[in-house]
Amino acid sequence: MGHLESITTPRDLRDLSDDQLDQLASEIRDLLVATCSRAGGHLGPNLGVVELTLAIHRVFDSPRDRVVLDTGHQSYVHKLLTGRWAEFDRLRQEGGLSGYPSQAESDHDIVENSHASTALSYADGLAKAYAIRGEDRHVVAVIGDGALTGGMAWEALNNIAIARDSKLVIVVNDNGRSYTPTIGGLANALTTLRTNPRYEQVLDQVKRRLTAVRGVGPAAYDVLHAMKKGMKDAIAPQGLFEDLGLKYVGPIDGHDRSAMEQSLAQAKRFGGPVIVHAITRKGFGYDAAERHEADQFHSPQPFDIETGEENPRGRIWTDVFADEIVRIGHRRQDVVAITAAMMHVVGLDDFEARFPERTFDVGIAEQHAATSAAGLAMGGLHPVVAVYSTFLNRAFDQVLMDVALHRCGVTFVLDRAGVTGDDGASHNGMWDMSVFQVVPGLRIAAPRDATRLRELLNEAVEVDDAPTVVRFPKGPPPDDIEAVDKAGGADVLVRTGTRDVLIVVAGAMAATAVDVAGRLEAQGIGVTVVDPRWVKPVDPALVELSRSHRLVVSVEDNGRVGGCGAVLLQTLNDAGVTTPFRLHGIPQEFLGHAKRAAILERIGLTPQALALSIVEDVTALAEGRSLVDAEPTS
Ligand SMILES: Cc1ncc(C[n+]2csc(CCOP(=O)(O)OP(=O)(O)O)c2C)c(N)n1
Repeated sequence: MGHLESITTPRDLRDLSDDQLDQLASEIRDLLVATCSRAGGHLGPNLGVVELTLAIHRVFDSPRDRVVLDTGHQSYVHKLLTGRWAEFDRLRQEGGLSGYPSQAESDHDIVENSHASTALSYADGLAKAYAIRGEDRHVVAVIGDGALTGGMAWEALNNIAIARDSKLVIVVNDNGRSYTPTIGGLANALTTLRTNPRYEQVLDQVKRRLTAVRGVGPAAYDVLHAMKKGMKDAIAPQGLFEDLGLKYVGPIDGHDRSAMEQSLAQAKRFGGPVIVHAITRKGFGYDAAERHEADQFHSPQPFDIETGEENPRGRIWTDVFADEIVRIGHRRQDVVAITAAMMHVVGLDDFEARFPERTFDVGIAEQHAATSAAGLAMGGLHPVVAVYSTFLNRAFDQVLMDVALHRCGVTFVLDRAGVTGDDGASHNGMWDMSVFQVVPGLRIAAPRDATRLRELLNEAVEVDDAPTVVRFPKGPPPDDIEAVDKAGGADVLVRTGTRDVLIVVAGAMAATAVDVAGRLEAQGIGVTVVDPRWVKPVDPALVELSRSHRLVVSVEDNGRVGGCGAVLLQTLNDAGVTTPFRLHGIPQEFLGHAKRAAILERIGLTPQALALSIVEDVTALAEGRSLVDAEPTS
């Protein structure tokens, strides 16, 4: 039996010796590697925080003391130490552990939002609440150097610096990387702190001198090293954090557990806000991850443990975008690209390699990305901002006021739109077609296949007086679906029999709609399937088509509230079109993690479920009844 099995609460860690703790760390690493090799997941970040997390749980008393992990992707070790090791083999699987902290799983988890740079604000609030309520509890926030590039983190630091009564310890987990190396002035400043040459020189000199003296060997050096560490770890304002007046401990080797424990204990005793600066290596302890050039196994596919080779993932939507944006870049010198710390995962790495001077990684700063893009557009360029759909939510006001109000030609490319599944509620891209629906002048394109993605991206970058959004899902695109006709700007994908049912389908749900049409046709129901391509603004041709059918059905992989169907329904109402209308989309819920296909099945967005619902509606109408009552989903 290993040591992990004996850890049911973090308190159990206190009974382990140094040796046992070292063994535990290596057991944890083995389990992390084995589990992620089967199911994928955030391996690199977790390998980097093993000692750091052990130290936190030995010095603090979770859940009485609260541990807030920024982004939460590095929470696996925390899960293993808080009584969840037995369920760890079902990580990121339906019914199994979530890939992020989860309140439903454990009292030790408090923040489960995976959007970065929020931990310090949560922690600020928690620590203030405990101070006001007179509760003697500490709050520990762990934030990476990547997440520290987000504006919210600095808004929080500005407040924390004057919250003298807050028992708040901020652990900066500095591995120098987001996915790829973190860049910018902040990253440079952290490097300065990390590599304080004066300190290193002194340490080197001491080491040389001591090892030269007979009888005084490495043991004495270690003692001096520890003394030196103690000196250096004196709590004092320092460098980057000095101007804010924040107390600082570090830099500390984040893989030296006992040094981490000493520093955390010191910070805890201080009784006010303190920054503990830990230097770690992403992927630490697993060679294949440490050597992984692109992102040190930030979030690999399942892989072979021996070779570190990831399972091939096939061609995905991102690859289609990646190729096309390079083509556009060659043709259009004015096109520039922006990523928010996700260069290769959104497919901009090739563009960057060819046009480095026209590519900007702004850090985890989607709000800044949007307004900076507005500036670039005002300066005569056409920016393409590529982010995951869910992350643009936080830049709503920037898109609305800074980009759209100023009629800036900026193209937002939203990858991972719709249900993404494995990463749970906060990663689903189910909000964009509602959130950006309300922005005057903004146009939204939802390509149904790879060819349409290429076409629509090219059309989008031609729009120079308004923002455009091009959104597509996770995974591989379906085979191309050719149009059989046009209706206004929309593509007619299917037209069979009489005009019984009009299906208006947004983007990647087109293949499903075509399948549904086949099923309806088999039952003698005439169907027209249209793909508007541009789902905002509503194409007037859809109004006329709706008028001439007996039932209108809208299908989208976006929240039902305020999405394409809702806006079409409103437009029809405004136009006095009274054709019965059925709206299919994602219920307005926070969807738990599961495979995308399983979620689509559960929420009724499969060909079978949709066809069944439509047949029931058509039957009801034929019998002179109104539409069948559906379970209200929003
Ligand atoms: C608002 C937002 N944008 C983008 C992401 C995607 N993302 C997840 S982890 C990560 C890098 C985080 O780097 P860091 O905070 O240094 O943690 P590390 O993985 O290096 O431990 C990014 C960009 C996110 N989670 N939230």
